[in-house]
Amino acid sequence: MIESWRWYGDLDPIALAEVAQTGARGIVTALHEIPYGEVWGTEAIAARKARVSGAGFDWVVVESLPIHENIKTGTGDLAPLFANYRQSMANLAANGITTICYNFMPLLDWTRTDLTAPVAGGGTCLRFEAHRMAAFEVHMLGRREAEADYTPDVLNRAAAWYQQATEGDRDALLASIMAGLPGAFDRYDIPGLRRALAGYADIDRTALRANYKRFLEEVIPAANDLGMRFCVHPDDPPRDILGLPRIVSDADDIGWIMNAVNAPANGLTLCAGSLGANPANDVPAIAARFADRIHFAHLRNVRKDADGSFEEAAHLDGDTDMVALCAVLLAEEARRRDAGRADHAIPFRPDHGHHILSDLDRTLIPGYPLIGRLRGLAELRGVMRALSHGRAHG
Ligand code: CS2
Ligand code: MN
Repeated sequence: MIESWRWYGDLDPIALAEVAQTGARGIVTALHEIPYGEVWGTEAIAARKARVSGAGFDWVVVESLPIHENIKTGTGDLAPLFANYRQSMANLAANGITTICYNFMPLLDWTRTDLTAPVAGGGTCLRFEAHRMAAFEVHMLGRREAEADYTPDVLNRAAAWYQQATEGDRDALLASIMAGLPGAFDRYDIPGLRRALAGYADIDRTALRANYKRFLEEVIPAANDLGMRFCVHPDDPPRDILGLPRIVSDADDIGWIMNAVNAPANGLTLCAGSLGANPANDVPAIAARFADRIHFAHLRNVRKDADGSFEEAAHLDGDTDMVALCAVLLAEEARRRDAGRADHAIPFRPDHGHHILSDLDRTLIPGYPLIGRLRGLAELRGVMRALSHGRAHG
């Protein structure tokens, strides 16, 4: 397993010299400054790579090479967008960067309603609170139809929250919901989000799947020719949100994607935290089922409540059996090694982490602190070392 670390380039308050002290040797990064749909030029890629290598790391995964919203909605002439996407792929491959993580979530990326929920013992974590999401949808956006997605109890608490919320509370909720979008681009405000949602009015699950299949047919053959691996990141949370269909949420979805273009280059980012937010998802079992298509892993844990709320737990706590999951990944890696594959090592990163200790005194990207992720990495490193030792000596 290649210990890696997400770094946002110039947007990241954490310096590579700090990351070096975590012991990670892989960097996961993207050219977040380039607007969606434009080509990633060879020089910009080479410059980022030189910075990463200059600090002693390998750039092991691109996360993400974003997909333009028009590709997801199937709007307009898509040929130039597909051509640009393939050009970015070729430019990355020319620089020796061949693993690409991406997601196919309409409009939003990961979604939380609280970026600073308290953790027992001190520090904060990211939390998704069902009644706050309901308050956002029903009362702030005015999506009455969303009432069908919540229990009466959650709706009552949503109404109570909305009644006592100040403008500052409502702004903070909107900012939290937008926080998952990577890069420095503008987030949606309420009218902007309403307009963006209207663009999806005709896109149901079937239409979104058709557009996704078309994307895969456009890029996976090129990935294959370039010796690249694509790995889709699951939806976070793994369910429809704001009435938008989500199609990368469970084992059936992943099975459909893997078969839509059945090729090793069409693979999966096993994100334990995203998949783990749905009680029906058995994450180690999903990993075992799709093991040969896992090109990248995000390891983090979640603790769920009965009403659909959840929060990010410490990496070995929470509802997912992280030791069992690491065992699945290590077994797959061993299988690849035994098959003589030079590229057998699977990169992973501690996906998010708690904001703790001196990180509380600096402004960091929500979910991407230094110390909380270091803690997660160190715990995972210990689990993997122990499991590999057992494998070698057992
Ligand atoms: C994160 C995502 O929610 C998560 O688990 O890892 O923000 C992820 O980085 C992107 O969706 C990848 O495209
Ligand atoms: Mn993830």
